[in-house]
Amino acid sequence: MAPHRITAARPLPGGEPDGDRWSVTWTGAAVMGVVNVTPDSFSDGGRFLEIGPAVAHGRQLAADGALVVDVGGESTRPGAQPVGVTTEIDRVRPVITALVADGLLVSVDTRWAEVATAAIAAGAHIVNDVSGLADPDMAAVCATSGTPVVIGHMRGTPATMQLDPTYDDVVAEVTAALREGATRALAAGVPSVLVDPGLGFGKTTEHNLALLRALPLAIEHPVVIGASRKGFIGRLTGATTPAERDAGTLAAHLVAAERGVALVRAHDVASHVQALAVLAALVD
Ligand code: PMM
Repeated sequence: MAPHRITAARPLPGGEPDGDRWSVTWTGAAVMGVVNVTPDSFSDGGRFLEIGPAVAHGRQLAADGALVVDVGGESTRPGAQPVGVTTEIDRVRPVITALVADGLLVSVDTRWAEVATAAIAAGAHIVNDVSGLADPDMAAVCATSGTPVVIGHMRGTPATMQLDPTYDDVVAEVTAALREGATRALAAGVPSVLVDPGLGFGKTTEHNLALLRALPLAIEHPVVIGASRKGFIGRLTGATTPAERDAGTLAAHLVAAERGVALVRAHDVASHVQALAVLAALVD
């Protein structure tokens, strides 16, 4: 399998100089571990709202083998309202500062350029934007700071996205939107782009399954997949609470990994790392 690469204009932990830039390279699927510094995320809301537990959790995810620790301060669960950038910054900044000081590769999960700016100033290495550059300033913030960006696909906003999402051809429409976002980011000067079809962000169970079945997407950038503990895993399995959905999550992520995705975004990092090691031993 061809290696995956993230490139930044600043040093990246675990990376190497790459011309006048800096790159992290890996083969197979790596894990992006989730730290939600929120009271209300559907999967782990309230568990890591205090700085101490959030930092300890991020350290544990890295010790469990996550390549990237993803820190978010705004729930994007269906129906969620924005919390405001000041609150979001207050939540993520100290956690990012501490994890970066530990030498970890850290992404900030935000839809807002102002939050991204503060997070990058605190040392965040990657911006994970589930809205796919909906904030008109986001591409410029990533470009001027030399920060790679994950461009997610979302239909609508978290408040509205699950109100009867419809597509003529979900795979074609999502792929086209991701290509358009990647082109826009690179044209603005962002050093590298990853793309994420955005499972559950304005998609029914059937849409999510169609996107997973369509992997690998016809797009040249590294792909991120986030099925972790989402509602469609519950609908497929009957696992009512998010914490019961890790085995189903792993099944979806292993299929995605076998089809060449670069990162799987997961809550249960240790199980993913173990399963991906076995997968790596079984496939070329
Ligand atoms: N899902 C959530 C949040 N951030 N980021 C990416 N790149 N992909 C996702 O699928 C994604 C994300 C929502 O899940 P959470 O509330 O458990 O963090």
